[in-house]
Amino acid sequence: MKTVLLTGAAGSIGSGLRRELKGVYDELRLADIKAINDVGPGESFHRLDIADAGTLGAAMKGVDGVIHMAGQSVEADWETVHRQNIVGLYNLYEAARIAGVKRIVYPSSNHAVGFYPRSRRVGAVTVFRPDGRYGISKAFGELVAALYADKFGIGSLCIRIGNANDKPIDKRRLSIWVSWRDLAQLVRIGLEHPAIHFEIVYGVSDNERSWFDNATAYQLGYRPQDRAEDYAADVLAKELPEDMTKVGPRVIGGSFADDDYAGDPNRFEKFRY
Ligand code: 15L
Repeated sequence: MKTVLLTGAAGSIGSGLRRELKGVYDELRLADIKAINDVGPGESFHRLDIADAGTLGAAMKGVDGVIHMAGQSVEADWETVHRQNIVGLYNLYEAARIAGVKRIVYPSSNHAVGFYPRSRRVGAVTVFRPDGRYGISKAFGELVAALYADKFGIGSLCIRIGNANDKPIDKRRLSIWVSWRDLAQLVRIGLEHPAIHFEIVYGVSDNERSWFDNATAYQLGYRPQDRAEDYAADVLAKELPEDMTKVGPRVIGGSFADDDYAGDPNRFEKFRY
């Protein structure tokens, strides 16, 4: 793989991956709606707005693989989520198809399955249980990835990212944290593994308190280097008691599930699957 397009390169995960992937590919083509002024050796910059299909073609030219980190990354009003993660995501896959790109790494999220209880491990083959509009949009992206794999032969690795950060920042993140180098390892598997058609993995480090069965990632060769548990004592010493009258502390998605929630906080337990 020579030329890799990184959309959302100015954002938090985009910047983390840019650091980790320095020098790995001949050209890391950075793309964002915001300008990037410190383009280094082995990098180039394309300004684009994923919601504007016309801006994507030039950035896709000659690209071997795409890491698609652009889009809405937290809960928002439907208009915003729709523009970025429905229209923008579809535009991205269409532009890749037209340009003949054969590999995409798609950042799904734990919020596509955010209403699963914390009491069990959730695997890759699951009914979606989004915890908001953002979660719905992440599930939609996985469906687009599946269609474009089967219909057009574009291989996608969908990474249901937990929380990418320097270290886990609270008790919930002890279960879903992923370090930058572990996330970069998964991204590289997504771009470089020869057998990717359509795969779903969880973007989490080697976390003892994980809520996910990440067997597919391990089958694809993932060997995480970092463990959230190393930070557990520090994190738990600062943690405030959880408000168990809410649904958030009972489910994977945490406060995302609390947004707009009304009524019985145990209702999610009635879900058949
Ligand atoms: C996500 O999907 C978000 O992109 C990130 O900002 C975090 O909020 C994360 O989930 C999380 O669940 O902690």
